[in-house]
Amino acid sequence: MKVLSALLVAGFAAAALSSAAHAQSKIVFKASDVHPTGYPTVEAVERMGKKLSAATNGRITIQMFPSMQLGGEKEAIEQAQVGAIQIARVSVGPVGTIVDDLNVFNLPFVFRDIAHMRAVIDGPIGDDLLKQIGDNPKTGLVGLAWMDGGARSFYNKVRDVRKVEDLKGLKIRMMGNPIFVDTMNALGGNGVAMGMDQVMNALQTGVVDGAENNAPSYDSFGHVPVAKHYSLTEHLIIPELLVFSRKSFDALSKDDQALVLKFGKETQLEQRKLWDERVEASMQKIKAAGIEVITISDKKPFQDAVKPVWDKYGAKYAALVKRIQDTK
Ligand code: GTR
Repeated sequence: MKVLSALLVAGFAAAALSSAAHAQSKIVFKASDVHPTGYPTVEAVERMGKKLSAATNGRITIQMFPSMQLGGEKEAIEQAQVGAIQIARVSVGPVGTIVDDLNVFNLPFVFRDIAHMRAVIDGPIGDDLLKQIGDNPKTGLVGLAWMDGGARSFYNKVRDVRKVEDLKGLKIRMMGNPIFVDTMNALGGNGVAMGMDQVMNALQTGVVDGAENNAPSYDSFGHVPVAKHYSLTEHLIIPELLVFSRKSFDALSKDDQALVLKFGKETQLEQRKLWDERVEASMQKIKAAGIEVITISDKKPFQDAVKPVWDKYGAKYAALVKRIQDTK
């Protein structure tokens, strides 16, 4: 009996020891996204997790917290900054308040179209801005990759928007960045800044009349049945970002850092493929739900209306804007 219990004790100790050693070597990156499982951004990060796991025999994995389980994007950025999570997939919108130059992407109509935006994020401007995130110790973040967020367009519960005047007086939810509130106000509506975690409630209670987003988000956040007037104003083309906690990054070995950078960057094109498919599928779903997707053939009046935003912010980013415009 004594022997048995001695063996058992030894057995437990050995098990405890080996699991401690095991636990020490295992690394789990917590990742946050406002989007649900299956959404292109979430899927791309999960694939990054599979690659990390395959390259390290399961030593490094990613645990995904989708669907705003950990809050909105402001929270995700803060959690990554303190190292509570490692990976945040967020829009450039809220990150512009931390890395000022990124705000150039938050200016209305800064890109000619999606292809132009892609050429910019895939080229030297994209590389420079991504690097700036990591180079500035104040951000608490390392930039891994850009992702595609398509073009954002208005939807609301009140009326069809075909011309700028139709936006007059509408309370529209914008992302948390003064540029967006100014943009909405310049277009004649009232911009109301809030995180995505509050938008459904705000739409249902009438705190806002509408919001603006790409088709996949309009669809997957469940806003289609609530706000049925959707007009393709495409006033903002904002790339998305994959960032890593600087604090957690610095605690990794050089080899692990290299893996994070490599597989992180690979999400950029992986997500894009998934994105294009998703845009098409969402558009079809939206139309099948009986929504008239209004196209705006002449965007000039919308572009003219946001001139005050450019007057206020444009000069500061003039050099970068020129580089963007010169990008073919
Ligand atoms: C989506 C984007 C999210 C977030 C969201 C929002 O298009 O993918 O990162 O920015 O819009 O409006 O809050």
